[in-house]
Amino acid sequence: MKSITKFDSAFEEDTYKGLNSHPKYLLSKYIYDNHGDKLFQKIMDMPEYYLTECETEIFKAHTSAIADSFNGPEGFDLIELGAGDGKKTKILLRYLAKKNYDFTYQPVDISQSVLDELQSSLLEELPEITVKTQQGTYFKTLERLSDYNTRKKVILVLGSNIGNLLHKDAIDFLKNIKSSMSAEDMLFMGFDQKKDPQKILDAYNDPTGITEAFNKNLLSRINKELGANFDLDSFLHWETYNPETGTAKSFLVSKTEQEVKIPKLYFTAHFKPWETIHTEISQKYDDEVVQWLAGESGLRIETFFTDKEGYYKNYVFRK
Ligand code: AVJ
Repeated sequence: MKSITKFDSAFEEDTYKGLNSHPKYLLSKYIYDNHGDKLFQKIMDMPEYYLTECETEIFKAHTSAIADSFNGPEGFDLIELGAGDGKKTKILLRYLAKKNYDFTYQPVDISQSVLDELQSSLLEELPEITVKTQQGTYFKTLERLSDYNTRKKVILVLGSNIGNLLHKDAIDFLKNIKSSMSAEDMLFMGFDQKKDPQKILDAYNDPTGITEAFNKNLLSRINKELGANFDLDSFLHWETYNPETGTAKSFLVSKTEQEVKIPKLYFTAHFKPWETIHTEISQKYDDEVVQWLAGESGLRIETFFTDKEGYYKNYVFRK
């Protein structure tokens, strides 16, 4: 076997590291190529995936309370990290446009095609809004934006996207956002809450297999981009939820002993029967944990909004 000294991309390096670890893992951020983006859209439309509906309910029930709080003396810039299709945000945007607020909408996403679609849909539905798409990673874009922005910034992170991060990484993420905030700026962020464990398991284990396909897209990507020969049918999607820690975890489990060749990494992965690949965490929260994360990051919770079941909360943070 040829030894690897240099990888052509972070994807190659992370894949190599993850499949050489014990136990094996892959990083969930790599699920989101074009196909992964589409599968996630389907997940958001599934009845079991309550998160989207809850956040939509919050936005509809509290539109004016939320959107009016965004405004500053010289207007504001609304910066959304990981904007996706912007379906939920449009509820607020429609109201902000109607009230004639002086603002720009700046969706940030790693995927240019997601941004292009969002921009053209906004041009059609809300042509009066100034939209400045920002392609790039969250941190680099935030840094750039705080250098150029002088008026109030409102930073949106919806969908409980923070749940993919271990607490330590979530604190780093929040600290990073905080460092780009000034005293008048706001962070508005969604956190999925602890609830009946069965409800959570069902959201990540739908009977139609959409979540399974989403999880297995990691293997498809390795096949497509690194020339590998993963047989998707010989892995099963497995979800666990620990109600004590609030951590939902996704795995792919090898049903048989098998070898998978990954030519671009000059490497063959061996799987024992029932060996696991850990692929994703989806952390669930309660007020105490969010309070603790905020405190560790130097932020404070100003207020929060919730759905009528209390399944999901959007917190407003200040520096
Ligand atoms: C986009 C990270 C919020 O963890 O709930 C959905 C991704 N994974 N179904 C989540 C996901 C499986 C989702 N986030």
